[in-house]
Amino acid sequence: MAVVGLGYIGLPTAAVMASAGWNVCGVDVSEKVVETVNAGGVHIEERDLDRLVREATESGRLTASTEVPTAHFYMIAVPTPLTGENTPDISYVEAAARAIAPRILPGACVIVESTSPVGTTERVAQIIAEMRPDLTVPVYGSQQGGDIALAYCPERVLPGKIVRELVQNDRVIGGITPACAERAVALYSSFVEGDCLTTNARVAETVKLVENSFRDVNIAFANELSVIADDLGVDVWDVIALANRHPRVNVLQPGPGVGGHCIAVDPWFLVSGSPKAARLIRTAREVNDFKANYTERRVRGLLDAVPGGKVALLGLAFKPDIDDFRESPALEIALSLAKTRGQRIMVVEPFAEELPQGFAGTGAELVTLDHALQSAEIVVVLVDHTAFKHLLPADLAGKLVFDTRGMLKK
Ligand code: SAJ
Repeated sequence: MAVVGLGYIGLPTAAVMASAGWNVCGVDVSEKVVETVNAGGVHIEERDLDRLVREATESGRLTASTEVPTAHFYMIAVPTPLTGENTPDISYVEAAARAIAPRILPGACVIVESTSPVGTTERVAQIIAEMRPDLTVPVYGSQQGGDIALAYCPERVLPGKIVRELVQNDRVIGGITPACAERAVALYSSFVEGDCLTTNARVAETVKLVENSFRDVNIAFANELSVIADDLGVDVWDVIALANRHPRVNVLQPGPGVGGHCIAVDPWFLVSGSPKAARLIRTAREVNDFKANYTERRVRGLLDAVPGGKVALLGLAFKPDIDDFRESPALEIALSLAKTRGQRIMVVEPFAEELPQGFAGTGAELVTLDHALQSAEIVVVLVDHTAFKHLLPADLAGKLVFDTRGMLKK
């Protein structure tokens, strides 16, 4: 079993499969990552991952290499970033396919897990077919088998709960042909407790994009409501809590914008695949991005209202109780404020030992919650970390408070 890409998805998946009894070789272009994993360590923070990787390497079932080995199953879990024009860049998936092609033997199965634009699994099949004319590679839409199998099986795990969800979630497995899907099920059913649901590769690729777009659109609705509520002078948290008492209404929670590597990115894959039709999905992205600018503008307004006063920004992570600052609106807002009002900015982030590099020279400082409460005239909740939830009204007495997460209402 070979897992190409030892990142947030590849490494936990490799370790979970090793603990289920597979001999797994994790492949990564980074020698540092390979060395770390071979030494039983992890280069990413995720609950239970350090223990799982240590046990898997100690048992000898998990090794890492910069070279793709010959294997029965290949799993591709590499990044699929956005280009500057919000179109998907699948060059890492293509590079993985090119690295697998020379090593693959008849009977093997290649599974793409990376979030991908529709048609990517067919592109992987095409690359292997071009590089290996000696193999019969199955073709999408055909019922005929081939020497190898190709399938798409998107990851669906929630950062912070990856190890548990890898095992418990249902999986959607889309084959280039029905036989390819069945071959991939043989792998997933060995370590997944959820159901393995089969379909074709294009449907499975679309399903992944739909899941994250669904969430983005629903969060956009909540974020738009929060701006409307400000205009109307009503409390958005009261509105949502009461509306959600209707049996068929479930409004999500507004925040300072949407972050992370998935929800703020994947909807663009659908938009770029169908630019004219994907109007609501595009607008949701715009609404969620706008919410970060709006939040920053409101904080600037508070700073103007208290000349010389200090603001405590609570949280930098992209969501609560996680040390992941990637694509975080809280970080983006804090950085932008620090660049112009650095001397007046205090950041409280229990998951950071120091402020990220961009803050250097701005004058902004990382402080404890207690220190911030003693010295700040303005308090802005950007992330509802559990560590902030014991804040009492008395702690905030006399301060201007802007709670972008509704934490103080819950
Ligand atoms: N957020 C809100 N309001 C809410 C819920 C979330 O503002 O009511 C914000 C969060 O603060 C965060 C962002 O949305 O900034 C995304 O957080 P999230 O917890 O909704 O999702 P992710 O990005 O951590 O993980 C998502 C999950 N997808 C869905 O829930 C449909 C996960 O299952 C996917 O595997 C993951 O994307 C992925 O890798 O694609």
